[in-house]
Amino acid sequence: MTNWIEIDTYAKEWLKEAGDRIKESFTGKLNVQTKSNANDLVTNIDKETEQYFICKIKESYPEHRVFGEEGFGDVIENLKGVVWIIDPIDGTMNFVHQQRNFAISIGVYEDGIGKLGYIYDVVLDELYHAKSGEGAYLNEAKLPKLEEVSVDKAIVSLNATWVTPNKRIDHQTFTPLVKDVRGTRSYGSAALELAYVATGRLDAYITMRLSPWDFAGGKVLVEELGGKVTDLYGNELDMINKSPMFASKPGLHQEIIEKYIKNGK
Ligand code: 2AM
Ligand code: CA
Ligand code: CA
Ligand code: CA
Repeated sequence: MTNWIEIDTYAKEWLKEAGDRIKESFTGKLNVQTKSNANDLVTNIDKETEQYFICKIKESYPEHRVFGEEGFGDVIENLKGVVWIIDPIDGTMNFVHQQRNFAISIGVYEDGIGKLGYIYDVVLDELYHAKSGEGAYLNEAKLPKLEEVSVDKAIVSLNATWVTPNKRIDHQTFTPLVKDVRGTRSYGSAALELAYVATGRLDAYITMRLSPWDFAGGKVLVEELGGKVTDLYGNELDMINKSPMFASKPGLHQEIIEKYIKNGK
C-alpha cells in the first residue's frame, strides 16, 4: 500500500527547502538560456530545482518515477505506478523578469489518478495543496468548495496570444467570451492560474498549449474543490503530451463550452 501521508509530509518538506534555495538565488547571478525560441527561457535554477526533487524522491522512493519539464527524470510513456509530475519553476519568464509570479508545481499520480497536488508560490510562501478526497488547503486554511457563477460575473484568465492570429485556434473564437465576461486576466504561470481558480480569485482559465507538468498539481487541487479541468471541449486531459486546457468552476465550464467554444469552432 502506498503511504500517502508519508509522501505528503516529504513533499511539503522538499517544497520548502527548494523554495528557500530559489529565494537565495535572487542575490546571485542567474544563467538564462533559451529553449524552443528566444522567449522560451530556462535558467540554472529551473534545472537545479528539478534535480533537487529527483534526488530526494529517488532516495526515499526508488520505485517512483519522475516526469519533469527539464528532462532530468524518467522517460515517461505511461503513468503506471507512482509518477511525480514536476514543473520546478512554472512561470520562468516571470521568475527572470519579475522575481515573483512563479511557482513550483507538483502532482503525484498513481496509475494515472491524481492523488496529491501542490503549487508553491515561493515568494509569498503560499502553499496550495490537496490530497484527493481529503480537501484542499492554502497553507493551513481549508479552501471552500467552488460555487457556480454566470459568465457575466466571471473573471477569466486568457493570454492575449489566443485572441491574436496564432497557430492553435481561430483567434476570433474567444472574442464573444471576452466581451461577455466581467474581466480577463493573464498571470504568466499556468500553475498559479490554476491555484487562483481553486481559490476563486479566477472563475476560469483557458489556454491552448500546456504540458502535463503545467497542470498536474493544479488539476488535483481544482478537482478536489469541485472544479473542472479538461481539454478545450470538456474531454479528459492528455497527461503525457501537450494539449489545450480549460479549468473552471462547475456550471460555468459547461456554459463556456456550449455557448462559446463549440460555437466558435
Ligand atoms: P514555464 O514557465 O514552466 O515554461 C506561460 O503563459 C505559461 O505557459 C507558463 O505556465 C509556462 O510554463 C507555460 N509555457 C511556456 N512556454 C510553453 C511552451 N512552449 N509550451 C507549453 N507551455 C509553455
Ligand atoms: Ca519552460
Ligand atoms: Ca510550466
Ligand atoms: Ca517550468
